[in-house]
Amino acid sequence: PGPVVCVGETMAALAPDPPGPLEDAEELRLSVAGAESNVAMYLADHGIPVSWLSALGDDPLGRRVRAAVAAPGVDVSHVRTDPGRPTGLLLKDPGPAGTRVHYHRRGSAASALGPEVLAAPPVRGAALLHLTGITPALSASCRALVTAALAAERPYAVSFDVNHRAALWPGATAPDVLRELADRADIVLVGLDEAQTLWGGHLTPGAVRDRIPKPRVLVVKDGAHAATAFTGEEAVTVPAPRVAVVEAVGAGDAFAAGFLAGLLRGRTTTAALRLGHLTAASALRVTGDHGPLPDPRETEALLDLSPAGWA
Ligand code: KDG
Repeated sequence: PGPVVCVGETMAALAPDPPGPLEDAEELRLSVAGAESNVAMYLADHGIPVSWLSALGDDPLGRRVRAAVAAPGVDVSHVRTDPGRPTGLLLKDPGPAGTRVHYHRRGSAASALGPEVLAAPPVRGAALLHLTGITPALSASCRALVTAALAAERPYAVSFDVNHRAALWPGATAPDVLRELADRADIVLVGLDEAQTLWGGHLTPGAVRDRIPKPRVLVVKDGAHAATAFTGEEAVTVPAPRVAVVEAVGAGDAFAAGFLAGLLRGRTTTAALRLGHLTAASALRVTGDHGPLPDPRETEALLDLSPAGWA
């Protein structure tokens, strides 16, 4: 498979350990959090050559993030170090209704990224550029970067995970901006619940496709139930395997990486969706965003099962 380039911000993350309300926490665990670098790390785990493009502060957290993303084999050699801006920070606040996140990322090094990122050497020769709907919410220059990456004439395919983060979007701007950007990509991933929040009502996966008709591939993920891929005239639904969930953060990114790895390897749509689910399970089984993949032989055996054997 050709090389992939993932572009976006990654922050340091602090979470109460043990999990509980942040305001009562005595100890915090330090990890890293970034949707696009999560995808890059899981792609590297799958043996796909991948670079991550971003910017980090010239600070200890920036060095921590760089090392963590590089560890599974992601090329981070073109990540910019910005001497004048800090690395972004995310605080997790686990509560009975789920985990809330608090961002400290305004004015971060990555928020100053712009279209010049697309001149970086890894973009030349890339088969696929992976972006998310987080980046256009970070700053005007970041939005210009995403718009430029989705220009009509482009030498690479673009995958776009909608990744709606309500806390980053002022007013009611997200639904139109994210729909328009998604519709210019080649491969789009979106959660069904996310699509319903953005575009209203009890949408079916088919109704989501009506709103995002142009991409060659659209994947609508229905959480723990199933994922449906629309390709041309075809719609393929693959149920999700049952998983004992420890924490769901990062599972969407893992799914994206597994699905994209499947497509890049020329697998069938069904096998790519299965690889998405199996990679998501690796994230669901751990508290951090990045958990270990199962043995590749075990994975291959699951990809080859008959539909009746799979679900
Ligand atoms: O997809 C997981 C991400 O949400 C998390 O790691 C942090 O990228 C992140 C964000 O901006 O919310």
